[in-house]
Amino acid sequence: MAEKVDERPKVETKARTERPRLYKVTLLNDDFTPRDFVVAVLMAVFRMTEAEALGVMLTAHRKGACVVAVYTREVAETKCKQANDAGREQGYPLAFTMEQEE
Ligand code: NFA
Repeated sequence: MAEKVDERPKVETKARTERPRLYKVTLLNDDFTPRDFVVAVLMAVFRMTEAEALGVMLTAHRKGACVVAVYTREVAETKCKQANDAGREQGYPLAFTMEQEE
């Protein structure tokens, strides 16, 4: 006669989904990058509408900096690099920075 096998799991598992850390990307103002170029980069890299990009560009221009968006780390890194590289290719000091959100 077949033995009864205890198929109950021997270890208790607790379902727990950790939220990924989020990173804030900020646009810094400078005196050299043309406004139109900043708007174009915001639209191309950060997928903003022209109105959104204009708003972010003007806020950075007036206040010195403007938060662009919040992403997971890899996405924030990739977008910052693409945007900073686009400026550097044209000889502009355009700068996007990222920092972990508390
Ligand atoms: N201050 C720049 C100008 O007057 C425009 C700019 C805005 C640059 C936001 C960088 C960030 N041409």
